Amino acid sequence: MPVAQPTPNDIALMAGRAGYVLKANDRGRFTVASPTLYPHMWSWDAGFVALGIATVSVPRALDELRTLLSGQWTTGMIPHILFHSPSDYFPDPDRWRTQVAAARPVGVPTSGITQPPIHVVALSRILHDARRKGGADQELAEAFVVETFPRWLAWHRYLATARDPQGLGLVEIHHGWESGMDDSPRWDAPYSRVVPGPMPPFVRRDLAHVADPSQRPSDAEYARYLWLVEQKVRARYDDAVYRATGDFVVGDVLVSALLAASSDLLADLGAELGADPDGIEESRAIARRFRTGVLRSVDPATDLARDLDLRTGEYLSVESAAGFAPLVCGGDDALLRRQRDLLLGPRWCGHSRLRWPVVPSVSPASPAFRERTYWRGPQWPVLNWLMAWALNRSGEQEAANALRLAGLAQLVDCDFAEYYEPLTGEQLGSKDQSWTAAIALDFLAARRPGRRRHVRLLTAELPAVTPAGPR
Ligand code: 2M8
Repeated sequence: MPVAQPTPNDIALMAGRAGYVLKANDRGRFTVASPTLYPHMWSWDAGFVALGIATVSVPRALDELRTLLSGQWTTGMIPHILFHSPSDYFPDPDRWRTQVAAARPVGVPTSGITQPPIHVVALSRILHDARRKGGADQELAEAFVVETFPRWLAWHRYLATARDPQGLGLVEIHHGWESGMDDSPRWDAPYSRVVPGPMPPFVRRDLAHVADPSQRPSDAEYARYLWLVEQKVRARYDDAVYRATGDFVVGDVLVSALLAASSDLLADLGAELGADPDGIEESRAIARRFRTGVLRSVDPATDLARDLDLRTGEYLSVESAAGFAPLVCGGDDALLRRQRDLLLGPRWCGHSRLRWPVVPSVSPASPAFRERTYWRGPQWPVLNWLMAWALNRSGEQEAANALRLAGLAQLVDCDFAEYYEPLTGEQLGSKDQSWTAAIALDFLAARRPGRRRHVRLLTAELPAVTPAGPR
C-alpha cells in the first residue's frame, strides 16, 4: 500500500518538534530517555539520541557518548542505565547494589547489566555528519574517534569474551533487559524456568506513567526481572559466577549482529584514522566470529535467525524482528535478499492489517503477536530505523527508503511516542521519547538532497519523497 507523503509543512514541523523534545530532555551532558517513564540515561537509547543530535550539533552528540563512557566498568562493560540523579524510576541504584562489584565506575551509580552495542554505529553516523560539515566539527569528531577507540574496543571485547566464553559467536545475555526487548516472546521459554526466590519486596512505579497497564509487562514478568537482578547481585556481577548460578542465560542474535556490525565499523574507523593495528585486527576478528554465529543460527525453514537458550541448548524459534539479525551483520547475500523480501512481505511490513508498513516487533501473522503489549507486537520506531539502516548499508536503498518513508509518515503526529499500536497507529507508552525524536531527525536529514553523501549509510533519495516547495 503506498504511504501518503508528509507535506513540506509536516516535515518542517516534525524537525522543529523533534529538536524541541531532545532539547527538553537534555540535562546538560546527557539526555533522559523520556521525561517521565525513563528519567535517566539508557545505554542504547543514548546511541540513537547521539546520532539524531548530530544532525544539529556534532559537539553535543559527542558529549552524549562521552557521558555514556563515564559509566563504563573496568571490565569494559557499558551498563544499561546511568543514574545521574534521584528519581521515582524503579529499580533504582538501591536495588542494583552495584557497590558489591569491584569493576563498577567511580562517580556515577549505574545498573549492572548491558544493552545492545549500537554505539559505534552511532559514532560512525556522527563522524559522517561531522565530515560533511568540515572544519572544527570534523576535527573534533575525528579526535574523539582516535581518543575513544580503545574504550569502544574494550566494550566489544567484553561482550566477545566475558559474554561468549565458549566462542560460539553469540553474545550471552543474563536478563531480558539486556536485549532491549524486555518482554519479547523470544524470552518466554527461558523465563518460564525463572522461579523467583526470596527477595526484598517491591512496588512498581512504571505503571503510574502509562494510561493502560496492559501496555507494560505483567507483575509476574516483573517479579522474574527483579529476581534476575537479585541473582546478579548475589554473583557480585561476576559473569562466570552468574553463568554457574543464574537462571537466564541466552545467546542473543540481534546483540550479536550489532556487535559484528559495530566491530566492522570500528575497524574501518580505526584504519582510516590510524588506530593501533592490533586493535583493528581484533575488531575484525570479533566481527567475523559473531557474523558467523548469527548466520549459523538461521532456521532454513523460516530464514530467520534464532536465539540460543544456553541452559537447554535449544534454539528459540519465534517470529520476532530480531530474526532479521543477518540483515544487520551481513555476510550472506542470498539470505539478505530473502530477508529483504520477507521483511517487506505479507508476514511483516506488508501485512494487510498494519496501519503503517513499518517493522513490527513481532510478526502480526505469528500466534505470539499482541498488538498492544510492549515488545510483543507494537512498532518501535528505532527498530524500523535499524532495519532501514541495515538495508541501506547492504545496498538495498529502495527497501531502506520504503521503511524510512513509512516511519516518517507514522511520526507525523509529532508526539514521538515510545511505541505504536501497529493495527490502529495509536501511540503507546511514553510520549516525547528521546530516541523516537532522534531517529525522526536522522530520517529527515537523509531526505535533504545533497546534504549527505551516498556512502553505505541511509542516504538514498527517491524522487517521490522530495518536498515540492522550497525548503
Ligand atoms: C525499556 O526498558 C526499561 C528497562 O531497561 C524498562 O522497561 O523500564 C526498553 O524498551 C529498553 O529497550 C529501553 O532502552 C528503555 C528506555 O527507553 O525502556
